[in-house]
Amino acid sequence: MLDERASDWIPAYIGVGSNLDDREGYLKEAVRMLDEHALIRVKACSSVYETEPVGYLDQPSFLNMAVCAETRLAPEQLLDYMLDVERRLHRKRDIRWGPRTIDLDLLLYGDQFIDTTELTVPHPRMLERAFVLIPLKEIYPGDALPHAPSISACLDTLEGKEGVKRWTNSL
Ligand code: GSY
Repeated sequence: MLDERASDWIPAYIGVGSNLDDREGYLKEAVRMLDEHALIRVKACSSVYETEPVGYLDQPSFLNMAVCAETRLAPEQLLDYMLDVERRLHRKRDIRWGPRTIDLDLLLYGDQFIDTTELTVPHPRMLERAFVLIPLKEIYPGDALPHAPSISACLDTLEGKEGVKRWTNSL
């Protein structure tokens, strides 16, 4: 029998992106599949933003959003489930920074710091990416992150914010 104490549920923040085919459909499906897991409950979704590609530039624009999901999975189990969702949504890994039907990044797992061969949390590049921080700021309580005093201050220093445009308020 599961213990239902609220403290057993850890808030995890997940960055979601898509830049192939039915981008909005893939975001919707990914959120639905996260929420259908018995030990994950989606609590909040940011707006969806259309964003210019970062890294490998010669690819279609992305739709990006952030999700807050409470979970009773351990971080490695949550990552495994996220990879499974990506697989089921036809994610291919042929070009490293290339186009993808869906991308799920574990940004934060409570206020924990994790550094294993499989997983680094907080996500190592999240503070440099406006396409992550702008949606995250909508749903994250307060402004201070476990590893940075202020999301707003990080955003102030970032280039590329103009490449992040609201697409829709909700899926
Ligand atoms: O890291 C996630 C995949 N990705 C993205 C993305 O989600 N959005 C934008 N705008 N550029 C990206 N480059 C990569 S790789």
